[in-house]
Formats: sequence, C-alpha cells, structure tokens
Amino acid sequence: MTRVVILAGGVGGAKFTLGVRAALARGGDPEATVVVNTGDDLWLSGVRLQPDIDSVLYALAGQNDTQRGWGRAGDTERVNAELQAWGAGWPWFTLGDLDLGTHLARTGWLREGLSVTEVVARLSRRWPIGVRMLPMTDSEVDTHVLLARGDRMHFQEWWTRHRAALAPVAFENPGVQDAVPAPGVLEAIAEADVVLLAPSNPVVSIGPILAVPGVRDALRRAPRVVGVAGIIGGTVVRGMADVCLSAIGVDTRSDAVAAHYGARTAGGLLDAWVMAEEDAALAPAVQACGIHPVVAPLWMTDAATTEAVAQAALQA
Ligand code: FO1
Repeated sequence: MTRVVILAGGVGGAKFTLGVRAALARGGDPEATVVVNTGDDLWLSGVRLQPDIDSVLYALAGQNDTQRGWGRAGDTERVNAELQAWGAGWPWFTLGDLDLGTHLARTGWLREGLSVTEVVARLSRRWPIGVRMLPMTDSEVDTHVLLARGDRMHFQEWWTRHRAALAPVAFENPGVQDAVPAPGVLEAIAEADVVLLAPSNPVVSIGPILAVPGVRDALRRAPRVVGVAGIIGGTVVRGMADVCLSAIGVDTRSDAVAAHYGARTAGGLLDAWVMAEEDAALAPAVQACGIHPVVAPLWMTDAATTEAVAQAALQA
C-alpha cells in the first residue's frame, strides 16, 4: 500500500489532490490524506467560511466552479444580493446560494459543539471524494497580514478586496503557537510513505500548516517529503503568491522556494523538489541546496497533465 499525505491550500492544492487521487487509483490499494490550510478561514455574516477546505471538497466532488476558481459550479447569488441590500457581509465578497448551504451546515455543526475535524468529516461524507480530508488544526488561527502602512487586516480582505495591492511586511496566524494539529494529522504523517507539499502558496497556504506546532517535526520523521513548485518559468501559476513571497524575502523563483522549504539534510523539509521544465536551468541550484531536483512538465491543464504532475511527485 502507498500511503500519501498531501499538504494543500485551496485551488492549486485541490487540483493537485485530484491528480494524486487519479494516479493512486491506478495502483493497488492506495490511501491519501489531504491536510488543508485553515488560515484563510473567517467569520462573515454569522457563518464560518473555510475557503481552502471548500475548494478541495468541491473539486474532489466535481462540484467546483472551474471558471471562477472558487465556490460551487452553477451557483446563484440571490441570498448574497439580500445580504448586500442589508449592508451585511463584505460588498466585494460573494457568497453563492449553494455555497451558503455549506457555510450554514458547517456553522450549525460548530455551534452544536462539533470540532472542525468532525465538521470536515461530515462535509466529506456527502460525495465520494476518495481522499481523507483533515483540517490542519481545530483551532481558529486565521491569517492576518501586517501592512507596510502600519495596520493589519484579515488575509481574505487583503486578498479579495485589495487584490494583494497593499504592501505586506509579514503574515501572522495569531495563536498558532498554542494550536495543536487536528486529530489524525500527525498520525497520518507518521504512517505516510511520502508527504507531498502541493504547488500551493508557500507563504499563506503551506506556511500556516507548517506553523502548527508539531507538524515540522513530524515531517522530519517522515520517510520522504517532496515539494511541487507553484512557479513555472519564474512566474507564479495562480494567485498573487509572488507578493507573499517578496514580503518574506523569497524571490519568485523555483530554486528560491525550494531553498525556503529547505533540504532535510540541512535541517529543512525537502528530499526532492519537482520543478517545471521551463526552470530546468535552476536544477543545479536546487541540487546545491541538498534537494534532489526532478524536472517535469508542471502545467495542470487537464486531467491527464494533472495526473502526470502528481505521478512525477509520487515517483520523485
Ligand atoms: N474570492 C474572490 O476573489 N472573491 C470573492 O467574492 C470570493 C468569495 C468566496 C466565497 C467563499 C469561498 O470559499 C471563497 C471565496 N473566494 C472569493 C476565494 C477565496 O477568497 C480565496 O481565493 C482563497 O481563500 C485563497 O486561497
């Protein structure tokens, strides 16, 4: 049996997880657990939103809006229009009707006393998603952005309202030092044959997962940790990850992100780094860090190429 753990953020993580699921389905008796970032989570209009959890859930269930990149396919916005008319929520942030069903179900269960892990398990039961999904932690450790102008705001406001245009100086997850990994996270990593870092935002998607005490140590004990670059040809594939990387002093280059995660042999995390063909010239720099570079096509444009990216990571 191949036991795989994926650390993932939203859209990129979801896509990559689809590829891993497809690749594993071809071999014997596979088992995959995806540990999802919850730093993007927030309370809005009285409901708890978990954008990355929902992106992974909807993608694995085939219910995601592939055009927009977030939310449910075929969603409508009647309730959202009412919320806007009441002046509730955020005028720049759309809550689809079907999506709101998820938020209401989740919030109700949380109010009844279920943990985030239990809620995610319930959400996972509706569709045959074929992967075990875990939140990184049960604690609320939402990501905040510290701005160069001196104030701070929730990551979602910075991302969706300001489109990352306000210069950030740091990202914080208040309280993360007291958080513990969600039940099952450390166990899944301990039992994994390989842990894959999805091509998600290294700062605000993978970063918060690694910040939960105990996760880094668990990864260092894992037999194999493989990262997949979310940069192709020196450009971030999606989102505004370059702004996040610059804020923490990391260049938007595949080798720089690999060095940011670090080589296991030098106290970091990675055994191998799957990097794009377009960045092949940087492979020696990755090797020089003590990380085994694997050069592969990384565009996840359809099911076949997405599976091939996952396959490259699994074989790295
Ligand atoms: N992203 C947007 O750019 N605009 C939105 O109005 C928006 C609404 C939204 C609602 C629910 C949800 O789960 C995600 C939503 N997103 C929206 C995506 C999300 O804000 C971010 O792209 C991710 O959190 C970054 O990974």
